[in-house]
Amino acid sequence: MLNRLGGSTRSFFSTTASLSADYATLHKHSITSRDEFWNDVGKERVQWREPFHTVSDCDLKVGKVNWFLGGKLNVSENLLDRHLPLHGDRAAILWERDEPGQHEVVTYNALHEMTCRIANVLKSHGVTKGDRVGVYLPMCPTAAAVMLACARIGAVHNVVFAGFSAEALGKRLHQSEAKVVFTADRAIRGGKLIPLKSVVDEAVKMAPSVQKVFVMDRTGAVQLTSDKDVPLESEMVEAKPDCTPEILDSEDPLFMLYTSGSTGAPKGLVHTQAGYLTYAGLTHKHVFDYEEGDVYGCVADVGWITGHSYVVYGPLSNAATTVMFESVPTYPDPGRYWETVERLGINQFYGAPTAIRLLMKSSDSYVTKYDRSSLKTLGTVGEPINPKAWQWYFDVVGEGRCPIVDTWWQTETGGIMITPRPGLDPNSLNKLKPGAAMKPFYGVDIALMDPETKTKVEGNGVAGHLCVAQPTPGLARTVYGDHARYIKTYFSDFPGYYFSGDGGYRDEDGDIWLTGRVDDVMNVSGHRIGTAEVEGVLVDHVAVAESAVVPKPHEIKGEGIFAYVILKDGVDTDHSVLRQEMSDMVSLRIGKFAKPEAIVICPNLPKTRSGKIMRRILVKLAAGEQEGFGDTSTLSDPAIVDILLELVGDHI
Ligand code: 6R9
Repeated sequence: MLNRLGGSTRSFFSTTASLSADYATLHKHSITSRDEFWNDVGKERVQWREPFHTVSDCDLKVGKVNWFLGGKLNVSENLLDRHLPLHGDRAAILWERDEPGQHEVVTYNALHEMTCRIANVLKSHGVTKGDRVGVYLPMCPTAAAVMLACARIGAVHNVVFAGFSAEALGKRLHQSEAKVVFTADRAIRGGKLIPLKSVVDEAVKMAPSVQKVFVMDRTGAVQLTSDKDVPLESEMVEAKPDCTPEILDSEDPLFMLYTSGSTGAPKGLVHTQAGYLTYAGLTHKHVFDYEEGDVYGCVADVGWITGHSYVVYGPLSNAATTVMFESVPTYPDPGRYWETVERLGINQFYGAPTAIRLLMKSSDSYVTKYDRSSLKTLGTVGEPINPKAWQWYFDVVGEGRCPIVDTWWQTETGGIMITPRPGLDPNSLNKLKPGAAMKPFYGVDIALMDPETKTKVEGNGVAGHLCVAQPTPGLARTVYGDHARYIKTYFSDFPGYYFSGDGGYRDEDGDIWLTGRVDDVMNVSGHRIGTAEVEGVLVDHVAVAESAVVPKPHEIKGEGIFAYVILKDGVDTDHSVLRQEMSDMVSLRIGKFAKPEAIVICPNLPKTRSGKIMRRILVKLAAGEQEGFGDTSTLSDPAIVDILLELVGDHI
């Protein structure tokens, strides 16, 4: 085994606060002695009911990923019960409510009790191991307790971001065959009330599997409208405050979470118990340099994977105090995050580039008037961060003294895969590179692949399709109900490798930069949206014959959605009316966040003679480019480019 600091991986993780000194050695060890490394980490981090007998059984050639076989555990026990003897009175959650200046403290004891009561409510309504539980809730401790209550009884939660429309929610509930759903009367964000229960009422009509709807009271407007509806709080009062945890296998499913891909409907990725827990906890500790007693603030919503791994599972596995942020960065003004940092004493702040870009447009005084001396690490996730935003975050927010961890990962990987932190000597801030995610985490073997030859691109100063050459414990195990799609999407392009869908560049120093998606997935304010998903909605409009959707650079959102549509023959409705209808359809069918920035009605699309749309031309046009469209000679009608240039001009 390893290492200079003495002994095994195990003692390394338990005794050293910083992993920087020995990154190269430990990283190498984690790759060359994979099972030994994860054996040590798994034993160290998880409280097992029964130890695992086999560290891994994986074969990326066939998409087989299994970790810690034979092990038995309960994840909620690991996140809660395990901490009660020493930290029962510690704040588990600081709930930063939407109402400015107010937060609530939920201790580990209190979260344990909430979780057990909800678990008992679930049981009393017949929910058992393996059942799927839909969650459509605001950011609040109840949402975390519902997730943990599912973990306690072995039910599989499926959180759907409470910004998705009724139709999008309905589809997800139906596809996952949810037995019950949790929601609230309304959410409140930025002072605005957002109906949730009425959305669920609509959604449930599409999902006959749903037997009960548990309704939490967030804004005092609970209305029980159907015999499926159950008032959550009163049931919790009646329920017993403790609940014996269900003992589960390492590879039993823990949760599923939908995410968009380049084709077809969103995929429900399934994560399992022990591997996910291990990976989320380990990365949380070492990427953010979390130390005992720190207040950790990730402002993501639990509707996305970041909220799962770095609001709930990772921090709680380390007995951290985790912040749940219900509001928006600009409410009541652009100082909201930093006022929260001061009041809660946040040590690690993890947010999205889109919010940083938005906030840097306002006066720096919104930042500087608050005391940020508690901050030690700043993080970003979800999309590339442009160097200008990075520098502002570093200089103004972090006063030039906090490392920024630009973390690359995905719903599929369960936890952070590439980040400056493991390789970064805390004292050498000057080694950070604005815009680079930099180093693979322990156990992560990054390969850049040539899409033509399907071989690995070796050396430095090279680019390729970003793949992972070894399985990690946090990797999703399947797509719910469609294992073939899982294999096809992630393991068939480059046999023997997991393919991320992103492009990467390894610079002369061997540091990794992300270069954006290489498939048809857009990234709007950090939200993944497939072009095919939006196209699918647009062509359902009665007047539309065909559509093509592409991303367009956007100053704040990173990417905006730019749509081209061809109308059916004979349609003579006013174009602005049609555009409005199409845009409303996208809001209704997917969610407001997927609304196109522009919809260009055009006579045709640039197609090759074989009928394939040349998307690169549409992308360039949407970006406002006037020339440099490359070889257009293979187009069946090259004149279309000039026509589109004219039409697009009106929309940008
Ligand atoms: C965690 C999360 C994943 C996609 C991913 C990539 C993009 C995420 C990034 C980043 C550049 C980063 N992405 N982090 N791109 N730099 N630090 O966001 O999961 O919602 O599944 O999105 O987001 O394109 O493939 P998810």
